Amino acid sequence: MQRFSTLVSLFSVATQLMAQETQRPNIVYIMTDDHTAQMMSCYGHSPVQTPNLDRIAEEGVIFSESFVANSLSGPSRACMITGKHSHKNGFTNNEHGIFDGSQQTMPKLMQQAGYQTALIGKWHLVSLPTGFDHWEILPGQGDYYNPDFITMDGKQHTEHGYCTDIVTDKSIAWLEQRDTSRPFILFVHHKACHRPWLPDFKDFRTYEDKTFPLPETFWDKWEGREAAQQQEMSIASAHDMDLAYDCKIYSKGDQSRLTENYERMVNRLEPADRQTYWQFYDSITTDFRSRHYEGDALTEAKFQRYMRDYAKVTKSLDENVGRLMQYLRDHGMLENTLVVYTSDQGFYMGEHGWFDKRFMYEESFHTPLIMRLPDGYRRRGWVKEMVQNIDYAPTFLDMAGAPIPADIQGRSLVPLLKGKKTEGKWRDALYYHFYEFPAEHMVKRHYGIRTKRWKLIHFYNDNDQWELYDLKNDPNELHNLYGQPRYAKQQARLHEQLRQLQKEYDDDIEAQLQRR
Ligand code: SGN
Ligand code: CA
Repeated sequence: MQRFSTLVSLFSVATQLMAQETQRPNIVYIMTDDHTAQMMSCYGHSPVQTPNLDRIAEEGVIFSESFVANSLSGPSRACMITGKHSHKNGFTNNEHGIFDGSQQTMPKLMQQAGYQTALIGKWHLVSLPTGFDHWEILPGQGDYYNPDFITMDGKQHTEHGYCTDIVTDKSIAWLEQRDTSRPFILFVHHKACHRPWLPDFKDFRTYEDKTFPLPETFWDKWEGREAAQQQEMSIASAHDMDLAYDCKIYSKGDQSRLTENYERMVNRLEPADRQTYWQFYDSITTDFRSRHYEGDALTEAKFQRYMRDYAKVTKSLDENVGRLMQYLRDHGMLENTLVVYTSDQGFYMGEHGWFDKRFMYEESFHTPLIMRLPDGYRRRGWVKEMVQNIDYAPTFLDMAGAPIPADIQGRSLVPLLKGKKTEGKWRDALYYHFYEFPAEHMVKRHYGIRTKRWKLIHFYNDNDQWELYDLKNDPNELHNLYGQPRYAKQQARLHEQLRQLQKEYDDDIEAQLQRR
């Protein structure tokens, strides 16, 4: 009899634990590379439709004020997995960084909390991943066609197919074989839609007949903004936006700065596919050249080519997200899974005449963020509180019921997602710091503060320029108000708020600059 009651109590402990496990939500974190909100229909004003992403937003939440801490791939990823700004996690730029994988990271803490952790796709932190039960990553930036993967044994192999499909296939394959008795966090990190926007074959023709509207600021001349004048990310410039690599206007034998890279990427295709590729883009090239574009007309034509290929790449992304969501739906997992869709930063789709990112201006500082929430999280629709990618780590830990270490700098979004009132309790300012200079695209080092209405930026290093914007009256950030007497009070207030933020986050850059 006693044996029986011991068995019964053991059984009840086990069922309690299991019940707890089924309560702790799974997390599917989908992060793309360079996918920007201007190209997602749920954000409005998108020239293309993204029905699968829209569905996530419709069934869940969509953040209007979502930002990164450093608008560049590696640094952004490091902020995301540590919950800390770049100066704290040590990975400040893509060119000279190696992520110190021995430090505390959110995947490691999730593991300790009993979660299975897996990562598939772009990693871009140079050192190999730590804190994952399973990982399979693209080396460096990865490739669109027949991409290589590095597996946990440190070996590299080539897969056949289109990268966005393969990353999705591998993610689903991992879900299929996971331990279903424990919750998981799966990081699905796409290469799409990073430069040079090589589309899946089935999408070659899509959008080719579409004319994309020029953004309002397309012909911006960057008056009053010195750093903006000196960047190298302009669509008009033959050096910055390469006709072959970026626009696919290329015939065999052409030589430009990036033709070699372009050929290398296309040459990854098997001979028959390679032929199909060149056939298609040769016809685009012939047509383009027959029009003899020059000056502004050439700039506009380059913009159209850029937009079309970027849009094609996002179409496949949207479809693959749909496929992963269908898997979760078919397996009854949606009720207990947080699905996050975001990007490592935003991107310029011709705004200010640019492509690429880096600047603290809205298009690249902003990053898309939509979520489908597990049962028990009541919030729906637009979330207008200001959030940042350092908030993801504490959010996931909070959801997992794990303690949030005091040195994590982000804030858990759980109160927002539970629909709690946050008025007066949420942050009123965000901090940003970009370091990669001198480097490709030549965006100066800068840091700054953004409140709901104002933005103050300091460009430093080989220059010393302040910029001040009133986002309410000048959402396109065309009028630098810094130093204008009318805004003196506001300017002083922002300087003080910035100092406080730097103190809070322990970034002593101003002190360093003053010592010089
Ligand atoms: C590559 C690209 C750049 C891009 C960086 C960083 N050049 O160097 O245009 O800004 O990546 O992008 S390319 O000729 O190699 O395509 S990031 O998203 O990985 O940070
Ligand atoms: Ca990126």
